[in-house]
Amino acid sequence: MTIPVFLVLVSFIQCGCFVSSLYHPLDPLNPTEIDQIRLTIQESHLGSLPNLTYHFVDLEEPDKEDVLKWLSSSNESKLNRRAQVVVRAGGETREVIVDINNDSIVSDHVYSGHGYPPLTFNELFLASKLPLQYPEFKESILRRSLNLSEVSCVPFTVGWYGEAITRRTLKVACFYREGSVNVFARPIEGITLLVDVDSMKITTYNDRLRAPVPKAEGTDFQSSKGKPNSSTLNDTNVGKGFTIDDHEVKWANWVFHVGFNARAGVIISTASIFDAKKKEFRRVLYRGHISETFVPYSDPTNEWYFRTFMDIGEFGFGRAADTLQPLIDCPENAAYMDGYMVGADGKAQKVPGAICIFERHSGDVAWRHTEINVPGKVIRSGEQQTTLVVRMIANVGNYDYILDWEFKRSGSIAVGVALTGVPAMKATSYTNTKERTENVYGTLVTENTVAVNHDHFLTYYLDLDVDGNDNSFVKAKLQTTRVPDPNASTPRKSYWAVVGETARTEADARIRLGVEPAEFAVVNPNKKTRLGNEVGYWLITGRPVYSLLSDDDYPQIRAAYTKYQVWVTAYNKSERWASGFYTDESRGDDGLAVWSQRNREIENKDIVLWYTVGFHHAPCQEDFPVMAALHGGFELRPANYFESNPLL
Ligand SMILES: *[C@@H]1O[C@H](CO)[C@@H](O)[C@H](O)[C@H]1NC(C)=O
Ligand SMILES: *[C@@H]1O[C@H](CO)[C@@H](O)[C@H](O)[C@H]1NC(C)=O
Ligand SMILES: *[C@@H]1O[C@H](CO)[C@@H](O)[C@H](O)[C@H]1NC(C)=O
Ligand SMILES: *[C@@H]1O[C@H](CO)[C@@H](O)[C@H](O)[C@H]1NC(C)=O
Ligand SMILES: *[C@@H]1O[C@H](CO)[C@@H](O)[C@H](O)[C@H]1NC(C)=O
Ligand SMILES: *[C@@H]1O[C@H](CO)[C@@H](O)[C@H](O)[C@H]1NC(C)=O
Ligand SMILES: *[C@@H]1O[C@H](CO)[C@@H](O)[C@H](O)[C@H]1NC(C)=O
Ligand SMILES: *[C@@H]1O[C@H](CO)[C@@H](O)[C@H](O)[C@H]1NC(C)=O
Ligand SMILES: [Cu+2]
Repeated sequence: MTIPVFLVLVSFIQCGCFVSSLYHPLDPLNPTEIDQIRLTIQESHLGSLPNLTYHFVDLEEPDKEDVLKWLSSSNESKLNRRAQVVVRAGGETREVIVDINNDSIVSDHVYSGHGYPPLTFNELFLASKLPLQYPEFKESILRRSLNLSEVSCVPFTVGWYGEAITRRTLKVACFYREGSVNVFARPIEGITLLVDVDSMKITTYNDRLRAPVPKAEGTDFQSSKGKPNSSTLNDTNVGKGFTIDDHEVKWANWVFHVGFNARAGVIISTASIFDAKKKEFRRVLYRGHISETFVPYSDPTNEWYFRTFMDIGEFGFGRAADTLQPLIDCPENAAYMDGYMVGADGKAQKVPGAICIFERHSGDVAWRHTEINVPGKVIRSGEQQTTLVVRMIANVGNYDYILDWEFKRSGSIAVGVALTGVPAMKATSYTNTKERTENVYGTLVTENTVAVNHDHFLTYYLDLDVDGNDNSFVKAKLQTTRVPDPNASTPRKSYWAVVGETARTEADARIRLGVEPAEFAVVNPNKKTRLGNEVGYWLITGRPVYSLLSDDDYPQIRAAYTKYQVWVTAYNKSERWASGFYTDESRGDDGLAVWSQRNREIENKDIVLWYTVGFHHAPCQEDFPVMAALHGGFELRPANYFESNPLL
């Protein structure tokens, strides 16, 4: 375990850009700090509260103004470090701010709004074991002639369906392993157990229906190729094409900071690109990370209707971050970073190799051109594309999400999402040969097994600072225009023109893609190129996927922000989590859609762009027993940011 040394400033350039040092004000909490926070809390009045458990501990982000000031000044004294701590004690949720510099509690109060903090791993583990001791469940298993020792249970979050009073609750579903390691492939259908989390007791038991348990044959997903030979995780940066100093990564013309927390996993901060013509680093992205996922299953029946997961707020992508497997998850030339977070007991937990960083030689062309019109010559030129990828993988139950931030020398940042893992399946006696009178809400992927229809919405928080704090969001509508004058000296009747529209308020920037032809950009109206174009970054969008649930459906009320793929909000340090801070059993009264209702002015202001990568997933047989990675994403690409192509 390496503990960062905060003392030495490596290099220093006074340019108002993000410069390099071994201390960065946005550094994630290190294990020493996490343990120190625990001690501070244990020794305070909070220490004697009953059943004190830690649900979330993160750096209390310093004000952006202070961070930027620090990065551009020669004052080496560190900014005050504080932690945001969310604990549960005596049936209450408490929000605590701890000052790490002097080990004191700055503030502490009980949260009284709707929703609960993320469940701890410990709670999920305990809940998964409860059925195995529960007499009625044991009887149900016996009645099905199954062997209890071969049963694995998995707890699911329950959402919210209009209840006036809620308690922290999980629903537990069980699976039959016997002869298979693909636990999710063999559901024991029809049994639902409700667990009260604070008392860790089963409060409702329901054995409603029977369906054959799908067979074990053909469910194994273990690779017959075996594990590739791998060098052990190696921190050496030599020969990798980039350098990592603590959390700061430098590669080609880019410099950025890689952080980690339990909720988002990877966090990219203060990304700047070197402009060779201006001879300075210029700002692009202040902070970017995944903010929420929403995965509603399209099955309204008793055992399935509540499966509408928001894994980031209910559990955490950092918490679900898996140790990366060299030569499978990341290539040979990758460097690895560990992630740290808090356990339910307040102690620091480490995810070794949670992030990998590598140069990608994709074989793609970065640019090329052939000129044949120079007399007597054929001039061919071009360049292979080399990019830098920062990757993490969140393993949430049956699914695995591969999340990439790919930096290009052209100035682009491409965000990639890949879905793999095992689809959620339901046991059934249905066969396709029957009259199609039954709605099975999915696709039969093997005997007695339906993979249920669902969506994946992955929402990104993108605090772009294009060449400075104050930016505007521009919708460049592409309008078909008729040639107006029948006497005009052109036989053409139409062409298209770009009609730029700057969003004035948040309402102007809620976008459902594909409704009208348009391009989107974040520009800095205060900075122009030599030729007078506003410097900017295009948002190159992916497929136009938005939520198809009706607005009054409870899961949709909680994830209202999934009705639009693009939102822009005024920057506010505490507005980072699209589903609101307390996502478990949330009611939709906090979050992106609510903030946007304030309709703040966003023109020439510090703004945040939100983009949702969506997939409607109607499974097919190839998704069984494990699905090949399905890709999506978007790109942020310079638009009049540079005077000319920065690759030359
Ligand atoms: C350096 O920054 C610290 C903390 O922000 C401040 O207290 C101190 O006065 C500054 N020193 C100088 C020389 O500006
Ligand atoms: C503490 O936890 C135990 C076990 O989970 C539970 O039975 C008890 O009610 C809890 N006490 C309080 C005050 O919440
Ligand atoms: C700790 O430091 C903070 C901020 O510097 C200050 O407000 C607070 O009073 C200090 N607390 C103690 C107990 O010294
Ligand atoms: C039940 O499963 C356990 C563990 O796999 C095994 O040891 C045991 O023999 C099984 N019992 C029966 C009755 O098959
Ligand atoms: C892996 O290493 C072993 C022992 O060094 C060697 O026998 C084997 O051929 C290697 N496998 C591959 C796929 O390179
Ligand atoms: C990392 O790799 C280099 C070069 O292959 C080797 O010299 C070094 O010992 C390795 N370091 C560790 C910690 O394995
Ligand atoms: C087109 O040309 C004719 C003849 O020169 C003229 O009478 C007519 O006004 C012109 N139409 C327009 C729309 O300019
Ligand atoms: C910042 O956001 C929080 C949470 O939405 C809100 O309570 C607060 O009023 C906002 N502050 C400003 C200045 O808008
Ligand atoms: Cu899916």
